[in-house]
Amino acid sequence: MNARVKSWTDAPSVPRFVPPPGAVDAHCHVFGPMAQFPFSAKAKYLPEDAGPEMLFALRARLGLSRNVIVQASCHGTDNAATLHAIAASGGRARGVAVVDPDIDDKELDALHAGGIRGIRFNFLKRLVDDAPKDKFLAVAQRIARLGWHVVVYFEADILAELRPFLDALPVPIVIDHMGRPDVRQGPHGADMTALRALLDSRDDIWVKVTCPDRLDTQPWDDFARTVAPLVADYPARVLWGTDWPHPNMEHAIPDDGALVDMIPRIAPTPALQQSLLINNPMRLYWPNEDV
Ligand code: 0GY
Repeated sequence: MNARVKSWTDAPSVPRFVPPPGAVDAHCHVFGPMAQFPFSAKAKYLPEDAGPEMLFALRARLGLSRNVIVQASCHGTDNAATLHAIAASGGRARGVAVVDPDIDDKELDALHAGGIRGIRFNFLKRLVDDAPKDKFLAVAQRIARLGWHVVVYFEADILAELRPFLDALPVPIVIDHMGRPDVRQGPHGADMTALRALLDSRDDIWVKVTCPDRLDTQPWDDFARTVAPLVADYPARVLWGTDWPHPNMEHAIPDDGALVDMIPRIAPTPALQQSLLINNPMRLYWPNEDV
């Protein structure tokens, strides 16, 4: 593969919005460090190192308290870098793994001991070679005993095709970046209508109201007008995160401080902010802990 790429800024602004104490960044990643945790041979991008010290320094700069580290596709099904970052967090990080669907129960137990609380199914063709739904369903059955959920990453144009698969999942579902709707359609457009129909079909589906940088252009007004009604209507089922180190965003690297400053535009009241940033992620990732 070509040269390693960098997709984040070293100088994010300090946000004007001050998150409430205990706020969780519920979607972020680590890359490497490569010398210790090599990337997958199947990786579709080869990033520069973005390890736990950098992630935790960013967390402090942004006024956040905890991280949920999602295994990035460049690390394939080897979760060592994610587990290493969780172990370095002193209990302030939990994780979502990507596993070989044939993983055995002992390995699942080891991931749980290492702070993993869910597995991710990625349906983006530009990121993964295959997404075997039958095998995904089988492994989803096997994580139920651990109290885990699945995180699903897909684009809006395949939601209808995915519905039977999603409907069959026997554990809670978290949807990455709202399933990438076209936010220019607005809050009542076809993409948000389909997403809301999914949310209304059962009460254990959660959605990450993340990534204005991926879904909109500055100043992110379409994102704000489309997403704020979703947060208002499903306040107990939304999660927020930075998406740092913003894989594949090297063409339009977002300012992490500006991402934090989007929070009051989609969750304008202290009560909504408390749900989005604290109560909801704590229920999923630290259910037995106080803030
Ligand atoms: C994200 C989005 C992307 C990448 C990955 O695992 C990944 O490589 O998730 C993307 O390129 O859209 O959530 O980080």
